[in-house]
Amino acid sequence: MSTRGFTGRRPGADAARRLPPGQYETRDFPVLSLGPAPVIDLAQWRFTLRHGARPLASWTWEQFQALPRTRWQGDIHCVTTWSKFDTEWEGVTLDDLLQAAGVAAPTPYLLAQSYDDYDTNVPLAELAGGRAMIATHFGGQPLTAEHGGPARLLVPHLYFWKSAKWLKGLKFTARDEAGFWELRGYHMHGDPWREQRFSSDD
Ligand SMILES: Nc1nc2c(c(=O)[nH]1)N[C@H]1C(S)=C(S)[C@@H](COP(=O)(O)O)O[C@H]1N2
Ligand SMILES: [Mo]
Repeated sequence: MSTRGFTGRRPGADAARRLPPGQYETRDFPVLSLGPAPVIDLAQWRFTLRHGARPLASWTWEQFQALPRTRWQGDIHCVTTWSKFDTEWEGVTLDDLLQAAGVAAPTPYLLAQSYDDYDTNVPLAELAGGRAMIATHFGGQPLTAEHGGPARLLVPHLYFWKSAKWLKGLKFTARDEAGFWELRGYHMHGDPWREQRFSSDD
């Protein structure tokens, strides 16, 4: 006797449960960037952790490869209303990065800063505890340039604009500082389950 009817997925109900309000499921992986992918030479690539203007720690690409690696699988949600299920990522969690740097978080706020001058704010609480990583791989392959390679931030439980591509560093800030989209009317926090799209949303 086949048990498929009981164990098989029911995409409609499953998708409905996994989709935050106002989102639809896509199987594609849309590319959303302000401009073309910056050309980044791995020999020149640096990842720097800062407290304000002061560097706390910095890694070359080779040094970054030696950090502990974590895999994560789950759903991502873009504010333009697409969601993608079961995406597979690999990278270095912020917890492992801070530990490797021998640094205790000096403030509760961070600004992710990118090679294309994009930036976005994320509170430490949303990045720590294994909730975010600096991802270098997607679907088992090195991250492509269009999706933010060599390395991007991945904060899957917030709208995807918070997942800064072409990441060059994370800066601890004294206050919660707005980044590129937050300065242009997008929400300071960006929780898809609370539909925090625009600064006027609760
Ligand atoms: N550096 C950088 N990061 C960025 C962006 C960008 O323009 N520059 N776009 C953001 C936006 S608005 C979204 S929705 C996601 C899109 O990521 P994807 O192109 O991999 O789907 O990247 C975010 N990270
Ligand atoms: Mo976006």
